[in-house]
Amino acid sequence: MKTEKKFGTQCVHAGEAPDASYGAHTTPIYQTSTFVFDNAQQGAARFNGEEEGYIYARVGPNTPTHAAFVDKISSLEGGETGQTFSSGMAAITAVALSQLEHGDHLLSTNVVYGGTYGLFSSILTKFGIEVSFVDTSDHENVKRNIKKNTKMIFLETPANPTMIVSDIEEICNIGRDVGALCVVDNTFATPRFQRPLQLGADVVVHSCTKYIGGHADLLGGVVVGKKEFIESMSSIVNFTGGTMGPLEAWLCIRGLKTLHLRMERHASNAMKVAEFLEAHSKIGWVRYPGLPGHPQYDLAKKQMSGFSGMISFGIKGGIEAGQKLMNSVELCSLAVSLGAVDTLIQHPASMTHANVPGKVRAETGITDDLVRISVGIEEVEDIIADLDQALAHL
Ligand code: LCS
Repeated sequence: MKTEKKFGTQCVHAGEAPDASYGAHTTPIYQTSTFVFDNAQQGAARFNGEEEGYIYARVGPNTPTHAAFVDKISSLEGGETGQTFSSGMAAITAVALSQLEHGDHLLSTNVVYGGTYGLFSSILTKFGIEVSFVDTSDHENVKRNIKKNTKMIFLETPANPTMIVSDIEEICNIGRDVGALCVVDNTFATPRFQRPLQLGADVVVHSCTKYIGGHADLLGGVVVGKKEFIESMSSIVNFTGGTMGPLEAWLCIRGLKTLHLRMERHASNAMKVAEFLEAHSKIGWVRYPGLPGHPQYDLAKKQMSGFSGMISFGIKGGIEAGQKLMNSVELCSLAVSLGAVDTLIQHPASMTHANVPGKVRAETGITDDLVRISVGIEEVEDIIADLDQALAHL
């Protein structure tokens, strides 16, 4: 089943079929590292690509559980197929290493998850790949920073943690003109609210650890795109081995079955929390793409069908006040990660983005007063009451 059904129906049904062996209604967890061949000739044919089928769980398509997850997420993103990974970082690493080589240039959004920043700035550069971090919220900056050797544009939108939004369509047009591959990290928005492939992106990456899994109980990553692109990653997939486990693939399938419901609740709760924070006398500023005061509000409305569950804000009184707030929450958990059913709060400058140099953080808006909240799907009145009592401690 591909894109003809509505999104919520696809969440439930895409990639699902009764198990061929026993008719199990839900996809079984194929907890196996290897697959038995009928004969030596079949083994050889699977290895040389003459016959499709499973070989060994490190090698794509891994197991039937992974394949069912890939079918579901590809359907939701409107892509042909995908490849799973052990984490979002493994997915991003595989995309970069499979497409870039010594002398190539990567242009990336200047505000990205700290791990992505570290991979690009200190690992890819070790192999002679040139990296520019650019404020992609103005697409003219992308034009200005394109080089002859630009092979990949990497966008994170909305960006972690400043929530800046980049124009996927405009930037993909720029990339296409120069033959650069456009990759979008869609972790924050999810396909419920943003479909980068429809806006012209070549590849979508996700940390499945977040909204796809949805329950803060797994680590995973996935890449979705054209079949030809996914095939072009096969050596990196097979020879570096950042493989997702079968249980995680199954948890991602289960997570996606409720993605539409969870995302709608995350977004409606986040809107109310953002409005509460904006109106609070102890809050200096709030950044949420659904607020008219967001610097790319019009763009967010154009390319997103909802604004997801992530908010960043600054407290009057700076980091000391922020730490007091984080130490005073009771319902919310003081924890990194995001996209869980429960509300998580953390301090990027000292936690998720502590590896980004202080000067870069200051220049890109990851200020010391910035607190990030991943709004969960609890009753919103309880989330607001918890923030309200914590703010009363300041
Ligand atoms: N992309 C984005 C936008 C992320 O936020 C993260 C992790 C990753 C990729 C990497 O995914 P992972 O390898 O963890 O599955 N973001 C985190 C965060 O904000 N807090 O903890 C992890």
